[in-house]
Amino acid sequence: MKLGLGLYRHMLRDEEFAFARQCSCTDLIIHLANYYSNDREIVKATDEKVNYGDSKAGESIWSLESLLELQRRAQARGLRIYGIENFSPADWYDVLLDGPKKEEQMENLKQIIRRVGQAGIRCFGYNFSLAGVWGHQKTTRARGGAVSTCFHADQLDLEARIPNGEVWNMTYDPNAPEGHIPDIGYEELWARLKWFLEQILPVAEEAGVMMALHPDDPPMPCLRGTPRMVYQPELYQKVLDLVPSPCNGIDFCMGSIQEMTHGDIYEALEQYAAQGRIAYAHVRNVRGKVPDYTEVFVDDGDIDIRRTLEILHKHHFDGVLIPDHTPQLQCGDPWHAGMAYALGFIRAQLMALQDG
Ligand SMILES: [Mn+2]
Repeated sequence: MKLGLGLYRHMLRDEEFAFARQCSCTDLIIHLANYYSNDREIVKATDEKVNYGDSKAGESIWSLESLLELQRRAQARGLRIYGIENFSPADWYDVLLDGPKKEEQMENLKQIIRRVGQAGIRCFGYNFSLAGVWGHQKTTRARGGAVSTCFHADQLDLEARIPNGEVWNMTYDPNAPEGHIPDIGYEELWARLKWFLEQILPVAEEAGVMMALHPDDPPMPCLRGTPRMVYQPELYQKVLDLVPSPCNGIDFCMGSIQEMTHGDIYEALEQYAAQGRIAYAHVRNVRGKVPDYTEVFVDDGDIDIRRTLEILHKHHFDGVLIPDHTPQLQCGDPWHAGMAYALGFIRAQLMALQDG
């Protein structure tokens, strides 16, 4: 298995690539959607008025030229761009919402996957969710008072509806009429996912790109009047069985799986690693489960990370591990220090397994 770093769009610079390589990474998972574009602080979104900002459709960063250039620059630093994580909400809101532009948007998503394959990028992460990553707050309850992310359902209005013109916590239409998106049931959400997978998977197979579904974060069964999709570990099996394909894969987010109330993370890893369906994994740690948890340092939570890596090693997992988010270390550059700490810890575990 390979060690990688996740980089946000505003960080796709040579100096960040050098940082990743210096931390022993060989691979990158990059974000091209423009959330987290303003700073590296933990983004809070806990009510109807606050979201991650505006999302723009059809940006040139998704062009083949741009993807090839990013890959070339990564390679010049001894790295490979292994995956891209998430579509821009503005590029697929009607696929998520079953709206009038869904066919047109789907054709563009297919083009994106074809380009991703042409640029030598092996997987594409996505999160089939209407509410997205929502309800997190900042806390200083990670070790030593480090700033990290927490979720406390009792401090939120879980029923706060999603305004029109917004999906996945971003605004795609600032001029949308007043009101909220309609409530839907679980069957409707699964029908939308099935349609998306039936459309995208043949293209992904041809392009050599594995689609990688992130579980719900936070893994609440419903949020903001919308059903969630993979909020228990066994629901991943339902996704894999929904439209069988070698490219129907998952982004195994250890933190989100640990936050779920059913089963345990080691059994889930066994189950999905044995099927060869883990495209890449988010390695992070957490204390607690929904409806109440805190993200903590990778060596300091409820997950025995060493045991998870042993399971992946046993199943000859050949994908990429990235730290996902991590508490911030109090110093001149809290984000990089937090990542360097997590990467060093994971690297040491891989060396002990003689892997990576
Ligand atoms: Mn994750």
